[in-house]
Amino acid sequence: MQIKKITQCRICKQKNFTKFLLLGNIPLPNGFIKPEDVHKKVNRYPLNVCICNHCKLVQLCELVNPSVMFHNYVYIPSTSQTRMRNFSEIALQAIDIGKLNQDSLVIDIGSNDGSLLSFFKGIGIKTLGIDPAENLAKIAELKGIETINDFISVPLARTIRKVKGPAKIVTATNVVAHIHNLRELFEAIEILLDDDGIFICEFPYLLDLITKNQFDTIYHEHLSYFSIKPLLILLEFIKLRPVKIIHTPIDGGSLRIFLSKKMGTLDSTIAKLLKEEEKNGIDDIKTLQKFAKRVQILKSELHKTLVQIKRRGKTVAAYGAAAKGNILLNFCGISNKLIEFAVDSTPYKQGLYTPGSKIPIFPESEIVKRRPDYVLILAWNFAEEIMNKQKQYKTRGGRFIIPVPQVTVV
Ligand code: JHZ
Repeated sequence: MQIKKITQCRICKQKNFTKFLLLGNIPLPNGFIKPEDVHKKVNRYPLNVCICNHCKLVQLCELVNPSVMFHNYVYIPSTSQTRMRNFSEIALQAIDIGKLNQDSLVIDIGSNDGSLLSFFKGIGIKTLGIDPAENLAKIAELKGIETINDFISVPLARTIRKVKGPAKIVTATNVVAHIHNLRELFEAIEILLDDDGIFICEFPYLLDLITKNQFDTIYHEHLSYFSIKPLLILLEFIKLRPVKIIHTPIDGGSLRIFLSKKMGTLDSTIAKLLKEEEKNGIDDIKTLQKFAKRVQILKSELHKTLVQIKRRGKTVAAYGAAAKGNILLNFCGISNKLIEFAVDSTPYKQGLYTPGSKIPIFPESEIVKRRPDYVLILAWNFAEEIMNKQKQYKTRGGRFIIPVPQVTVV
């Protein structure tokens, strides 16, 4: 079965949900298309969002089989300096909080191409990656990062602990939201961690998603959209305790959470964030319904802007064939009729087409070569990095369109 309807909340196990956002049937966000398949019909999967009426976890109403999404994965983090800087910050904080030395083991769940682990490996700390994507596990191995090509599970965690011993640090960046069985995930992490070990995870924060209209970060890979309230309920079921929480600007606003087996003294961040969540009413269905209305307005604004540009005989390219970009394009009904081409720094995406919208993807140099009149920044979370990189395009009169929180022409 490729699609499963959610019947029970993955945190509190209650069965009562309210749906508030229907994005429709959309191709998989990382399902880029080979040139020979571009006229074939693309598979579309439902993308609808609900809130658990009990614990208030915002989540997808339907789940796509993870092996369809994660066995061959084109996304790699090492193509963005901003993300690599974020990884180096996480590594430094891990080294500090875990008092790591060369005997310490760091395990990264969803280790992708080994980008985060390479910061530890670089200073002689022992590392182990776990990732279900066969192509990425191979790339990581080529970089010298030992990687187990599998999904994390309790039996796998037991085997690793037996063979490698306990880990001082376990990391999972942009992974927790991908996993359905959270209780099993945390059981596996508890097995992997040493008694004084720390689990560090990072994921996009619902407060930012709602207040900044980041609807395109909602996609089949992201099953949960976390806020502090349901997270605290999740913690009641697991043995790890929060010792530190950081609200970071990465990806438009994320939470970086440090959990330990020991009791910790938590700083005031949780209380502050809870207050912010309450002030913005992000677990109130009326707030979520208002958000859904704003998303519809943004959709027509963006479509209208691009149609007007096209009518004036001007050209538009897309920058960053991001997963979120594919959601934005498909939901807003934007295709190769409005956008001539896309560019992306990821070698594995170049030469392919965006799913559903059928836009060809080129290396970034194509922007200066073809000088489109407008560039729609689909990777808006890296808008600053991209605009700095493309100064030459800008000084020659090129203009950028940033789609969220509202359509803005720079
Ligand atoms: P980026 C992925 O989402 C998928 P995406 C995943 N599910 C997740 O949670 C997030 O990452 C974290 C390109 N780019 O990172 C590279 C340039 O071309 O926002 C990427 O393809 N030039 C794991 O795909 C894309 O943009 C540049 O200068 O939405 C950005 O994708 C820069 C900076 C990026 O994640």
